[in-house]
Amino acid sequence: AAPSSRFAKVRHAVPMLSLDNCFSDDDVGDFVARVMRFLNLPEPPAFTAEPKIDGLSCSLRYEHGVLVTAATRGDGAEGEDVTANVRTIGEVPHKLAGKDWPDICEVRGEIYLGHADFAAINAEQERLGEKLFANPRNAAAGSLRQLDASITARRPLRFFAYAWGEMSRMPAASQWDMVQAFARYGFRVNPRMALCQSLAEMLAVYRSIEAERASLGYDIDGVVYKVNELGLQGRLGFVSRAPRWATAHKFPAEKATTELLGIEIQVGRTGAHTP
Ligand code: 5U1
Repeated sequence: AAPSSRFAKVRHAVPMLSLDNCFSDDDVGDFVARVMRFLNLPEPPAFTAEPKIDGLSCSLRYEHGVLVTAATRGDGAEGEDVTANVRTIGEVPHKLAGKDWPDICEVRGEIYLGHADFAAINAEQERLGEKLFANPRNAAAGSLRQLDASITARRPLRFFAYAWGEMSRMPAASQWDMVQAFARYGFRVNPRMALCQSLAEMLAVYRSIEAERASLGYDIDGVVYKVNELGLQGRLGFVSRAPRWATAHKFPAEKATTELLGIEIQVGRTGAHTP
């Protein structure tokens, strides 16, 4: 969404990209074939596969190891300054751990709420007679975009790191090693991230993450595949706002059965019946 006027605006030093989507195994095969064709490779390069968290993308800027700005994605070029709110999230380090971080280090990832915390927040909303949140993503967004950061502080928001913006020096040469660097800096990274050497391995990771989906404790809506080597990512570049080196393999919409227990008909003053 375009940034609202309630928060100060932050221009991203490096735009926050979005992802193209794949909806079938064939789409993923086409993606891998496109990458190989573009790079003129006889075999697929290595790809990472990681759960796509259904939360809010956020960019955290560290200068000399200290958190200075946190911004929402906004329209990708400009987001909202949510620094005060993000400072209340326990899983976002105020200072980077270790020693090998670059002086300018923008770490990007997803802010989200777990299922149990979402249920507890909605129970509290109900007790207070407040509007219920439709899903964990809305609750996370509502919790983050509070003008009063003390309200955000009461919501147990979480954060997974998976990408970066401006870096004064690259600490690694692959997606996999960048994420390991973020773990050394004190971030949570997703333990289900995998390194794949073939299309068959990518699809096997997708199936295993899909099978675990209901028991993860947080919402995901697919699996993201990324060309692992940053040198190859650089050669592939972007088309409009999406990189050629990554795609999101979406899960089918979750299905559930509802038992309809009854329909109440209200009869209005004019005799109109409204179910
Ligand atoms: N796990 C993961 N989610 N996700 C979302 N990686 C990832 N990468 C993204 C997005 C939008 O974008 C890349 C282009 C950095």
